[in-house]
Amino acid sequence: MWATISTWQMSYEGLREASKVLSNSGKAGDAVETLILDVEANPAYKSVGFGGLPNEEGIVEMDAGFMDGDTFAQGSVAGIQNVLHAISVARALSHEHYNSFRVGAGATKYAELNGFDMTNMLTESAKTEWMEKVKTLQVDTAHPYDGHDTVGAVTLDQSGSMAAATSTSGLFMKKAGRIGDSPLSGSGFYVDSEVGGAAATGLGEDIMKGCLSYEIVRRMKEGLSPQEASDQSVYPFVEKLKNRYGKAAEISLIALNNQGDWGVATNVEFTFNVATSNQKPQMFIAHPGPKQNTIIESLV
Ligand code: SD4
Repeated sequence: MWATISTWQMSYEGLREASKVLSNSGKAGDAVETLILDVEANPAYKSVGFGGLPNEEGIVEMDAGFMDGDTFAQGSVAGIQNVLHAISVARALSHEHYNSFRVGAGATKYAELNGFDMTNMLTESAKTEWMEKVKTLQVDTAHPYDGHDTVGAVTLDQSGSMAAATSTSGLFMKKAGRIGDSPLSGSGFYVDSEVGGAAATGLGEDIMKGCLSYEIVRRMKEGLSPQEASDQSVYPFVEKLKNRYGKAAEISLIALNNQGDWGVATNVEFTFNVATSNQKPQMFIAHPGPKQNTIIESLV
């Protein structure tokens, strides 16, 4: 048995690549990295890796996280610059016992010193979009931040090992040094091969308030299915945020257990992808349902 789940339509190709790794008896960690590398390398995707939209100063600052569900080893980078594959740096850091989460200049320096591909991540098209946004914000400040879709994924390999990972350029027009949920274990991702894993996308500031990836894994450990655990972690928390904080931004979570069962919960329209040894790569669309449940339809 093997399985993988990933956020957003943009990771469909990456999921297909990860499926090949898993069906050929590859490791969960290699599969999840393969999936994310594909999204990071594609300049058409404006919220991850090369071609990602920059912060308000026009600088692309990226966040990524990697976790090994067998050992709980995890590595993260935040606010890293000029690195083609933030996920590979995060994964390399997961092998370090100390200094496994690096931010800003220290993260970039680690990537340079360790031979990772360095490049200017701001494409002409992203630069043009940034300049237009700067102009728009001079007259209309109603929507300062948008363009935020993180690639997150969880994998289960044939030996029963699991891994989880995320990568994002974060919010378009974020303040320099702003970090979201994506590199934070428990919020952006979490995985335990004895249970399952989860990963998040949406507004990091709100996802972090609920440590939602950990919450889902915790509920799966108590015996809930990935779908039950996702519904019961996300929807009551969204309500809680509205009650206590006055509002809740976009929050979408994916989950996979170590039996290859999966689930998602979301408070916005959300595309995601799944492949298992029993199911060829498939894209789905999810909506929040009327009773703290999730409505899921197949796409193509
Ligand atoms: C962040 N969670 O930096 C990321 C962005 C994202 O869908 O996922 N957007 O807050």
